[in-house]
Amino acid sequence: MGTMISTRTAVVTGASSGIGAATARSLAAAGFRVVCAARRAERIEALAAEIGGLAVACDVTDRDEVDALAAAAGSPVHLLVNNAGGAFGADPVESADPADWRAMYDVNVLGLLHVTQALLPALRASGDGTILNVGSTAGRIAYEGGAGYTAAKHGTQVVTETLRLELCGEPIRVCEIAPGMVRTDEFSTKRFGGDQEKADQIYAGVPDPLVAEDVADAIVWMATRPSHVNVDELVIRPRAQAAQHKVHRI
Ligand code: 8X3
Repeated sequence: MGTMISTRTAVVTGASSGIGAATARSLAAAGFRVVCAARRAERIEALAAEIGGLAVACDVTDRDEVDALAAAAGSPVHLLVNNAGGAFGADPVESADPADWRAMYDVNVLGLLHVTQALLPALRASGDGTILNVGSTAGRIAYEGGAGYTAAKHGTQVVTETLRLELCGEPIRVCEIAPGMVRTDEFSTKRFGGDQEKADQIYAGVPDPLVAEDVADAIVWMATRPSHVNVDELVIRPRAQAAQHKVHRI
């Protein structure tokens, strides 16, 4: 009796830290061969070595690098987690830097577009593909100082919804996870240009913000439902955050 070993391949962008790194680890633990993509080669190489995956250095805003990622990942690919993204700045509309807005649209929307376009043939070839986009509660609401980021993450949301309509009838699920307050090493620090004090204020007194592993856990759950089950969107927040402006602090 022959044994059939079918390893499913997952590609995770933004895998060098935070939600992306945690997701790569959790998917590997769930049996996926994980292609870890990010700009910082040393980080993803260490991660890939740890989880028995493959590291591909890639800036998702660069189409040539994304095409090289698709070539390295091979075919078929069962799961694409479009996680690369981020916030730059938290300035009001009146004084925001257009360069920050451009950079946010670039990574959160166009980056997702590049990777999705490049990997669609391999996802289709799997006969059972899933595209899982990491959005944000910022793609659901508005908050002061957030317009550049909320506009970009609303973009992530609506591109996801559009793609689900366009791929209807194909064996590819299209899902979005929208996390609220997650304490990761880099998200807020990057947003505030390295100002650790400002970054720390975001989480100050919040009893238990989510951590990257909480989101990774939900992503693995979404990706491992039976093939006919499409979790369109999953909003996930810490218990202490009932809404964007309603955060319990002690
Ligand atoms: C992060 C959520 O509240 O910082 O994507 O916009 S928030």
